[in-house]
Amino acid sequence: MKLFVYHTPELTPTDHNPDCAVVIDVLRATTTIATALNAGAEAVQAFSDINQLMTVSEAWAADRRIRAGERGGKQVEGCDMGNSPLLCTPEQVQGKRLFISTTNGTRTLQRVENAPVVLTGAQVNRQAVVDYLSQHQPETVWLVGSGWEGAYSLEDTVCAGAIALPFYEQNPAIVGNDEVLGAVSLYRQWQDQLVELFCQASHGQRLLRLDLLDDIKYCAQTDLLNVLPLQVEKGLL
Ligand code: 3SL
Repeated sequence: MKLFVYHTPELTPTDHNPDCAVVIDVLRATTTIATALNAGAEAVQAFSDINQLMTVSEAWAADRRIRAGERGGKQVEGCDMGNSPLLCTPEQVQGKRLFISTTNGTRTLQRVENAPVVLTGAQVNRQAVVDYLSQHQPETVWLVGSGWEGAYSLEDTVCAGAIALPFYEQNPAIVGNDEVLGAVSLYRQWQDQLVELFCQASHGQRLLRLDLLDDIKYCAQTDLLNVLPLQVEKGLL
């Protein structure tokens, strides 16, 4: 197995796909996706285009769907919720399909949707991703951060490091690019202070301005959920 870390979807190679892509958007899309599936959502359907989300979700009865739309951290008008994982309780999502569109995370999913295996990872379901990779040993794995509109995000790189660390400790030869070493080092340095780190990160600052400290604290928990969001067809987890 060779691991590659890409800080943003824009930095991934365009001429080939990996055997497995892990999409990471710790604050907050992939945390929300893991939380919704763990709470009993029947599936998550992700869209980069909010209008497409609205059109496709019309085919579901209102009591069988939840529309989550976020832009700039805020809820999109016409949606049932924004992108807070804390709203994905069993009471809200059980048995329903979550239709979700966010600023960056769902764009990243779209970027890698042609890979044969696509997973989503976050700090909260890190161990489930590690277990999948250990069992299946895909030859090439991309850990793809979502960043913010093309720019680097600390929290996604930290999570990539958290996923890569056990493999690196077992066999340093798994390193496919320098970004893996950078991510592992970052996680090693901050693993016991993730809330503090996320609060300093630019997107953490954005969420704090929206009074969302509780979301940050939730997203910073490691191995909270044993759930593995796995793409079964394009856009559907
Ligand atoms: O960019 C995204 O995909 C979102 O996760 C951003 S936010 O945390 O909902 O603001």
